[in-house]
Amino acid sequence: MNNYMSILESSLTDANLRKLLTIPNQSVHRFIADAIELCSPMKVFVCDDSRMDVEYIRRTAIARGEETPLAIPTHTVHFDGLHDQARDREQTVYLVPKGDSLGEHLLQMDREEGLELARKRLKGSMENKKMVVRFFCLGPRDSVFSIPCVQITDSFYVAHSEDLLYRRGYDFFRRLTEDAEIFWMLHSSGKLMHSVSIDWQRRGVAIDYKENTVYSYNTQYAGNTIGLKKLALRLAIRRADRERWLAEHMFVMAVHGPNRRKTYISGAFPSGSGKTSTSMIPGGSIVGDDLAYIRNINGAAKAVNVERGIFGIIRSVSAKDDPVIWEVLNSHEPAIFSNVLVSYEGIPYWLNDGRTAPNRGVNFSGDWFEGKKDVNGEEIPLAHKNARYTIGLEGLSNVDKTLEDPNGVELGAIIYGGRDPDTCVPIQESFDWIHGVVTIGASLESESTAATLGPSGIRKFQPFSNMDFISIPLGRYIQNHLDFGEFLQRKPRIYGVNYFLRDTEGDFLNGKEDKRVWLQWIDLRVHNEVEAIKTPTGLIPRYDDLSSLFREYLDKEYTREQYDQQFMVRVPELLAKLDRIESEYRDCVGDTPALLATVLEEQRQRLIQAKSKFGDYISPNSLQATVQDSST
Ligand code: SPV
Ligand code: MN
Repeated sequence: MNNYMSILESSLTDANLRKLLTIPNQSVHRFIADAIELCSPMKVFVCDDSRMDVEYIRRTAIARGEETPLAIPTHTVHFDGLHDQARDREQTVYLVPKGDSLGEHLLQMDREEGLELARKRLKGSMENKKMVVRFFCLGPRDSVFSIPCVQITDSFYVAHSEDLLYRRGYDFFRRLTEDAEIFWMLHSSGKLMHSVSIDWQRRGVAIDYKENTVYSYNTQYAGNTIGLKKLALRLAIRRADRERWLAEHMFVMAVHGPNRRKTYISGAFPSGSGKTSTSMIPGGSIVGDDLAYIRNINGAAKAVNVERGIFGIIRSVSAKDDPVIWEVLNSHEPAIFSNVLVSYEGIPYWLNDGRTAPNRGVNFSGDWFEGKKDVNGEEIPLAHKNARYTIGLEGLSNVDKTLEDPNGVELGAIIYGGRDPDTCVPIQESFDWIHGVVTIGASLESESTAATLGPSGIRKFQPFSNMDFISIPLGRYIQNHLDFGEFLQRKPRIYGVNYFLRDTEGDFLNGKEDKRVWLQWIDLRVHNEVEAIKTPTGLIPRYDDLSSLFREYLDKEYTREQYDQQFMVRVPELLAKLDRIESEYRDCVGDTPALLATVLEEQRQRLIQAKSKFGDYISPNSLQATVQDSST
């Protein structure tokens, strides 16, 4: 495309052209001109992050019916259609240049074919619509972590959501050098009816990692369309691979320990498995709830939040369990609710919110009344299970002061957790970095949830809770984690948590609030203030330590029976899990680090030995030896 300036001059008004050309980078001009040529928008709006432009986006989202105002004037609701309520994993593909392969676990197609398909779908997609162009910065601005990102979309809801979720980047782009590496996002909702994408059967996300560009079409659900979230994460994982840092599906938060000290922790949980609630634990402070970049800076693992807001699952958010979120959602801080029920008074309701919901209103199915059925005769719930809220972090009373620190925070610990009904104990520490990477991160499994399309409750391989977003061969991703630790002088400790352990009746063995105790225990471990019990799979807390933490932080009596049941080593289940994990990696032809098999085999031998001595189900009391310190 040689005549990109003439495309821009003929498509943009003087004011928009001036805003665009204030950014000197010509690759930005070319990308926008190419998108205009492809999508043929009726008009183009360039957002310069001024109050006026940002407000224009919000108002246009409302004027076009993509959002509807609620009773609180700074709140709106957005609906995605019946068929567009979650990330579409099956239609999210990597475009792979000839001769390249991403291994057996990732969905990929030939780059040329994929580009042709994406461009065909996007061709003329904005003919009667306005194109919005926005500039953002992933991570704090002007920091080693910063990644500039351009978003083009025809959805004012997407542009508005990103305003709450990401750091504005227009001024940052004005200072960019010509050779800066930029992530490029092009999205169109496609054909709309009542502001909902109707061409969902032709929806898709195509990731062209060769050009750092992601195309998203015929969808509106944020996980498929908000380019800066999971679409950019996939590009960031590739860049991190080249530059030897980590891009992770992790929260970052601080546990507040004795004497007002803070221990920063990052944690990876598959979507819908307690990640946001862990990052918001009472008494702690939050840096971010979903995405982290982690770099080795002077020998320490330093982490930043990629975002500045939360796109959180609203189901089960209640005044009792989530007081901080509840307070913000009932305040005048800006918020977008999606796929909730809205009463005729403009009040949003959602599943399990602790209130009595009205028996009619408007939800993702249109006008809704109790007992309404879908075409298959299934009852439509009042709100979708994956209904969400979008807010900025600055309105939260527990936001950590380091949110915008360009140097990030030093991690004392990294935790991984999944929905595991019957295998792992509620919390354990790995013996060392390698053991943690292999037996906790790389071995994570979790039952599926409503955050992705398809059935829920099915146990899935979920290494590092990042499986949906990994964009390099899995074995290489694991090797990067092993290497990252090797070069750290101060390694974070690695923990596995499981909030979803059940008894034989199917009841959860822990209360929702118990996770606070696990985090406080981590703080004590990181500072070498409590000992631990060595089991075949890791280091677990001693009963006395937990019982005093339960008393101190939750004012709860924690019985020995509870401890024995929760921390029992379930040898048959653990051995079966090892078999499943090994078979996943056996299929990864050639690229799995050899160390992985060794470390898993050592774990198996420890389990077999313990079984011969103590039997299938081992009480923690049988395992006498305690250790003060392990990793570092
Ligand atoms: C998740 O599903 O992990 C989310 C929401 O954080 S999204 O990825 O945007 O769908
Ligand atoms: Mn997520």
